[in-house]
Amino acid sequence: MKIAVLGGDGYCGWATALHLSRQGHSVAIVDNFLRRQWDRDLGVETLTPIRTLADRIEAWKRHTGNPIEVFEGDVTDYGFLSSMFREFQPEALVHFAEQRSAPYSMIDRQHAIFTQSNNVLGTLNVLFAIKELQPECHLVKLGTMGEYGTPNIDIEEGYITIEHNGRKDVLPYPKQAGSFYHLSKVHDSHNMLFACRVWGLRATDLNQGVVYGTVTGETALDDALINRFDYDEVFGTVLNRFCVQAAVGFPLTVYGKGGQTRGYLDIRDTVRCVELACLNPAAKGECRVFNQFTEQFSVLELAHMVQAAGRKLSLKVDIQHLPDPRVEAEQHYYNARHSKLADLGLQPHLLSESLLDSLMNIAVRYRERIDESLFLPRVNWREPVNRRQPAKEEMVLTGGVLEP
Ligand code: NAD
Ligand code: USQ
Repeated sequence: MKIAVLGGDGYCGWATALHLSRQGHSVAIVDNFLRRQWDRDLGVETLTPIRTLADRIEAWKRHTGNPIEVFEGDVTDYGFLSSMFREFQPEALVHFAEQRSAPYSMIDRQHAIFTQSNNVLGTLNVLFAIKELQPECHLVKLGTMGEYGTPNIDIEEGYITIEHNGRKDVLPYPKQAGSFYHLSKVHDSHNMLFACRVWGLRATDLNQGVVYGTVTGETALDDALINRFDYDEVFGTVLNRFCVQAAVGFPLTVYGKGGQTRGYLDIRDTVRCVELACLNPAAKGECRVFNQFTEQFSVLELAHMVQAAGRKLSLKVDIQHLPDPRVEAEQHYYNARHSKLADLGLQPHLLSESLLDSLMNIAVRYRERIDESLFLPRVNWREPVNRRQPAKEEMVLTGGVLEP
């Protein structure tokens, strides 16, 4: 298949582009490198030393003989996006190209507005480009489990059957997102559902849980192919952060009580899920939803698992409970269905089997690059400030949280 990977220079996108290329698909990466710019703006770096996209693609071609095309540009620029469609003519389009950090979207008004305009307008452009230029193209769009929030009932895969006043209907599952970022995904989902209904497009909304790990079969081929591993408080996800903290003996930063429960998956399962979605496209007019995660854990369960893995490496790992900088339930019911990808053949990697090899060992290997000043949370949900983040030197530690 001809598959365009929007956001293919990012964490999930890079691993996915290589996996699809290795499976024999013809792959194009579309990216404007904004993510690398955000790192520079925030003064942070991925734990792993990633190469430029040009170097990565050259190394991939050297190892496999497979070329990957690159279209450098902004998905919110319709002229650019439509010229990519005309030239590459994708049969499937995997859309990762969004601002994906909840804390980033909660820094201040500008970051909230940027997040929603970048994400919602980009996806709208994608929908219009498919309708106008490639109506059979299957959109595989990354959503998030965070769209559902933490309701006190079971979470279904996208839709729920509701009986009300004696009548019954299948309706989109209620959304209760926890940040302006997560809300941007809710808005995308509504726009996709509408476009499929009125224009007969075909789309799969992959409501992905929190991804962990960095190594996949493809990125392991060469150091030049190494993927990102973010651990800073804005872009680092919780398990990656805990492993890096454990590697330098920094107490694991559990926010609040630590009962926050989410769905998680290994990056090796992310790439396989996307492939399965591409190989089994949605029907014309269908906007289907897959809950893309393999296991669910509370933050405290993860901390205890990292503590136990640390012991095996002779690392002394302590746990600290910080005041939760987010507004979220710290203890709650959570039971989310996730059977559709398994039905298509997904065979999950389990965290208990990969924590040491795929995470802790990477954190230890790159220990020298760890910047401990990136561990404590500074972005606070209750008090987004109407200006840019102050520099690190301007922050003081108050009650375990760095504040201006
Ligand atoms: P990432 O930030 O590493 O990658 C996103 C890529 O998209 C970057 O390379 C960035 O430069 C590019 N991009 C952003 N806006 C763009 C634009 N307007 N035009 C062109 N390129 C643009 O993020 P990621 O972790 O790889 O996440 C990818 C997708 O998966 C996101 O949509 C995210 O919401 C979703 N997701 C990620 C996770 C996770 O744990 N990482 C979990 C669930 C869902
Ligand atoms: N948390 C801690 N300590 C930390 C960091 C996080 O306790 O040091 C807690 C958070 O408060 C939250 C949970 O861990 O309760 C998950 O936080 P996270 O930063 O790992 O993940 P999140 O903000 O939810 O976002 C990530 C990705 C996002 C994706 C989402 C999937 O950045 O792109 O959409 O995971 S989901 O969580 O299912 O919505």
